[in-house]
Amino acid sequence: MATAPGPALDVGGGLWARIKSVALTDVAVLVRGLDRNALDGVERVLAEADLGAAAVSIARDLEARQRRGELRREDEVRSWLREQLLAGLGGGDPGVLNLGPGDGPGVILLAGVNGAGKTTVAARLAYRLKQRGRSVLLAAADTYRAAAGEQLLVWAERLGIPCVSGAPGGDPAAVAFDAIEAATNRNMDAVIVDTAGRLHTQSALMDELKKLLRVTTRRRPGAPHETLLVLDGTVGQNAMQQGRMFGEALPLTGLVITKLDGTAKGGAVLAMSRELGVPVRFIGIGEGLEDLEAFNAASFVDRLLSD
Ligand SMILES: Nc1nc2c(ncn2[C@@H]2O[C@H](COP(=O)(O)OP(=O)(O)OP(=O)(O)O)[C@@H](O)[C@H]2O)c(=O)[nH]1
Ligand SMILES: [Mg+2]
Repeated sequence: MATAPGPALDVGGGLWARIKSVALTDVAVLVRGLDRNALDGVERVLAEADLGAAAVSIARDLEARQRRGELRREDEVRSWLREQLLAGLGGGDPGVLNLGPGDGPGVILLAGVNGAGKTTVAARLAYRLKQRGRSVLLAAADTYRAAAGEQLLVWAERLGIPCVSGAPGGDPAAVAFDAIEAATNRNMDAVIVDTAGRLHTQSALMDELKKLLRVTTRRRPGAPHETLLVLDGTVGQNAMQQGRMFGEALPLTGLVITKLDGTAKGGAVLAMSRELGVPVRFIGIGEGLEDLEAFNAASFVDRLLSD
């Protein structure tokens, strides 16, 4: 498969260099322990990288360990920090979508507020599965916005894959039901369900998603096999609130964080995953079909900490 390299993700690296410059300038410092100034500096650098609440907890933990005489050398601090950052990201196989036991189509449900990138992520995941030899059907369960179904249809045509949609204003749960039915009859591997990002009220949206979930599970027990929350990586704390709200309504299996191209705020990825307790699975780094990367926690943290 020919994959054109997407634009490099700027995760806002150089975190280690910045920490060193505020806290570890003096070689003796590690032996004595970091003073208040240095620790505040570490916390500030982590906060500036958009780590949110994690900045405070990491800095506190560092202080405690220093006081106990642990982490005496610079490389010890660095590898400890790497572990701390990795721990918040959760495990999992980057880029591998769970399609269930194979006795029917795997169902992937996408949710997120309007404009987060659900429809383009649906198309890009479909493309990804197709590239790997899987048959995919798209389900346009965003019946609220008239143009939404059309947008997904355009992608489906471009990708040469079938798309099930409903009447504008119709029942999104019925679209999901029909799509699973169609994919089952055709012996297909996967159904990707695109959903609405906005209804007349937020609670109406959550109710609609819960109903869609119930109907999906009724039609295919065990489904959805993946429930991915799509978050716009540029909106910071807002994304966190959205995440909590969707997380209460849906059993999330992963996050897809979009629009990380052109931001140097890699720490936001960490903060979201950590606070929501849901692993990041994919990151969007552009608008093209290829611009959805499997999220690799280790290489991400290494880039973040690079000098
Ligand atoms: N630069 C950039 N743009 C992106 C990325 N992902 C999505 N977009 C753009 O964001 C805009 C919104 O994407 P959609 O996929 O339509 O978002 P949505 O969540 O389906 O929105 P609604 O249907 O309104 O709920 C589009 O212009 C996308 O091309 C990304 O990773 N980087
Ligand atoms: Mg959409």
